[in-house]
Amino acid sequence: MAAPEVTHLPNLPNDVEGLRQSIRDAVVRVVGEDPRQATERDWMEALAFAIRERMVERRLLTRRQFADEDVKRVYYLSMEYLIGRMLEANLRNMGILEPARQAMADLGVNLDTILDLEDDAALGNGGLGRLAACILESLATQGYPGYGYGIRYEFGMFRQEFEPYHQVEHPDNWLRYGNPWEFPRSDRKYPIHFYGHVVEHHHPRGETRYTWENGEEVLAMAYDYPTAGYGRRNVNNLRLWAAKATRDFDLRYFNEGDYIRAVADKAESETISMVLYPNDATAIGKELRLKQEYFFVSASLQDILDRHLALGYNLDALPDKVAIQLNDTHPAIAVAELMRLLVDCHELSWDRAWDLARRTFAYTNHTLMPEALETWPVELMERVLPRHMGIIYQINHDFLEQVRHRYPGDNDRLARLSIIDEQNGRRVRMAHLAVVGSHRVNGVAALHTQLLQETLFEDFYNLWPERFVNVTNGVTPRLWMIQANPALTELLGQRIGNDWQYDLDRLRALEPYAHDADLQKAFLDVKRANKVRLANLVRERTGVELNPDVMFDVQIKRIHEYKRQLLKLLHVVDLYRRIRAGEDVAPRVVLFGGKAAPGYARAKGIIQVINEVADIVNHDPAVGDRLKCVFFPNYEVSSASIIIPAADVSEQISTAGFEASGTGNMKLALNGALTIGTLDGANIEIRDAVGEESIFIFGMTADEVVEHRRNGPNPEAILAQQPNLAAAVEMIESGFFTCDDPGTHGDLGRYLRHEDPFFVIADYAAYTEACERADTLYADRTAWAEAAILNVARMGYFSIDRTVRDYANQIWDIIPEPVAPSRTNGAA
Ligand code: GPK
Repeated sequence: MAAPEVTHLPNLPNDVEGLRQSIRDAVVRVVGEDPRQATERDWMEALAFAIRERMVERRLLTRRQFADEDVKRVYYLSMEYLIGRMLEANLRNMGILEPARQAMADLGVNLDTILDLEDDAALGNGGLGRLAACILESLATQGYPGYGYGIRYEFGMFRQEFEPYHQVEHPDNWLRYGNPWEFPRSDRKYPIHFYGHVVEHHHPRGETRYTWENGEEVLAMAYDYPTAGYGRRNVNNLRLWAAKATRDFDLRYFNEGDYIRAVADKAESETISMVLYPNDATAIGKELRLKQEYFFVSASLQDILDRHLALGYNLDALPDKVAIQLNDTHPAIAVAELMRLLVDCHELSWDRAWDLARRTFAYTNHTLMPEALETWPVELMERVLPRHMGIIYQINHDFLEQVRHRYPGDNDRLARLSIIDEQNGRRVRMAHLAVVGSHRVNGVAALHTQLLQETLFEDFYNLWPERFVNVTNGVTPRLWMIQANPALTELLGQRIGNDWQYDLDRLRALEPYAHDADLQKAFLDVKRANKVRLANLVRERTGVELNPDVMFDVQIKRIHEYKRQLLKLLHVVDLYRRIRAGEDVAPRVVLFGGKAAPGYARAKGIIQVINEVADIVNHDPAVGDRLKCVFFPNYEVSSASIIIPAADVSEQISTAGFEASGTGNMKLALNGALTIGTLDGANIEIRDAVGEESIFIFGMTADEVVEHRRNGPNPEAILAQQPNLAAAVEMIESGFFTCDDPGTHGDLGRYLRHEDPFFVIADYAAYTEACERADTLYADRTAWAEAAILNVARMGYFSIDRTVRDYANQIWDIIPEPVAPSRTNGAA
């Protein structure tokens, strides 16, 4: 038993005076600057340190309580965490935003200026990564014992610039000033192996044993990011791994006297955690990517098992104390790695290990897009992870035995279900490994889960229907309402109190006031103020002037053919042509935002043509305020929180059947934008929640899309019947908007006329008709305000807190463990 003064945790004061003291001390003691000379960045750093020491205190309290209460923990394994800025979120969730604002003011520093200095932590591409960040925040907020594991990329999502029309990628050196939020844990390092070969050890009695020998080794070092819950004392942890060379990296070269080569190799081995692959919903077939996946999975599983054993549990209790969620197939190698650790390192029997692994893992699928499905050539897997390849063969063998037993003689089914795809040059299907190795598989919206069961995983669903569940996505109201939209938060507080911040269903209390004229006016005033805020940012970033009294029509998301930015662009061109022809059209500002994967030529072409059209439209004196088109550069979490509260209309216009869920759709609707959308992903559930009056649904359903494709689409025939659409396509392909690269718009014309893989042409008439319905409603300010207020009031279901409870109850079997104020550390 350690002495009480050793076990005591400090208990730092959270009042203005205490914070001011901590911040001023930190300038000297941590930053190393004279407070008289400290820059704004120095003060930012000092403030961050004052917060982080308070966070880690609560982190340790939380950890003690979890250990005392023998809780079951969930570990979320994700290649991506799209966190954004941390300073304001940490201040708010720690409950010290206002005292800190005052403390900073006392020190002569404006907090808002400081908040704007922080770079986004952009360790993710899009929805999948942002969902992971929302889930961690909610786990802490609801008091669940939940931890994130991922990679500490040296370079996150690239910074997007337009030069002047096409996208240019710049490295995101987000750690250049260091990072006050992370705790480097040099004592927490695990060896990770690659390459080498497997040696079999036959035992006369008992199972054959395997050792993995002569590979290369790199260390995974932990960096901890405490994650505070809102309105609670719980602080959880996000652990990100960075690659470090082992101490005696490459003895061979040293022995040969090639010191320089050995040091260069050290640098090479540390490239594993260097950069996030900037691809969204597209598999990357690179060896380095496989190494990244295995690197963070192996480190995380070693860490999880270490903790489990250190807490005094035995391995048989693993599924009772540990749930592991695989965020898409990126960490699916975990199934084989856990088997290796249990069988080869902890010497469990194969069957016992398999039972434990399956009851521990669950897998979330985020897309049906075939190009996103990860498969690895057997040859590559054999070379990089030889032991895992052997384990996968064994898993597959046992699994196919089961299938054979169930469906004797059905060889086609066997081939379809096999973890090894034998058709395409022998590849490991990571989704199959994930399904076979999990006790639950979930889609991320009702339609998506249904389509998973009917298409991608049909055979698995027939085999194990009980394994499949739906968990519709959600968003955190702390970031996407309280932080992003302080004006609406304030208004809600005045009208219905603040309970909705913890229980978003309580927004429903707003419903009875939807036609209250005072509320409508206040609501429209808030929206207008948010539009002015966005217009200022747009002016600063692009030089374009926006009129805040015009409808703001927003499409913000990754650039993908299936998301159909081209459908919106055709509408812009159509409106522009009609304005020039003297037609009276409803005015609108169209704002796009989003990045294209650097290797996705079609997506980059879409960005370029939007920028070119925007340039012509915005400078045409005949147009004025009736139409503006902006491509907001470098769309990221911090700019999303300015754009979303300012949107009147939310574009969710993917080809039905292709968007797994969407979460931007939820953020926008929650902030009072009305959705123009297809019956795709979570749009369907949003319609069911908000009611037909508050959403503009259009276009083919998922079934109709399948039918349409089967019938052999004929875009030319449709164009022949729709003069406005045909004129828009002609205007583009004629080169009217060509600023840069002649020829590119001709190619786009051919693409629309002859390929149109996502049926932009077929859905165009229905789309513009939906836009006109929106225009009509928008013109009636009272009716619009009522619909928008009802929209907000009915979005409670899409809180990430509901999502996380669904995971906790249907998949993880964990319960909240709110941290109680303790006697020795009892201050609020
Ligand atoms: C899906 F497959 C992928 C991917 O690689 N990245 C990604 O962001 C998205 N997604 C879906 O496209 C969205 O519909 C969904 O809301 C989001 O994941 C979160 O589930």
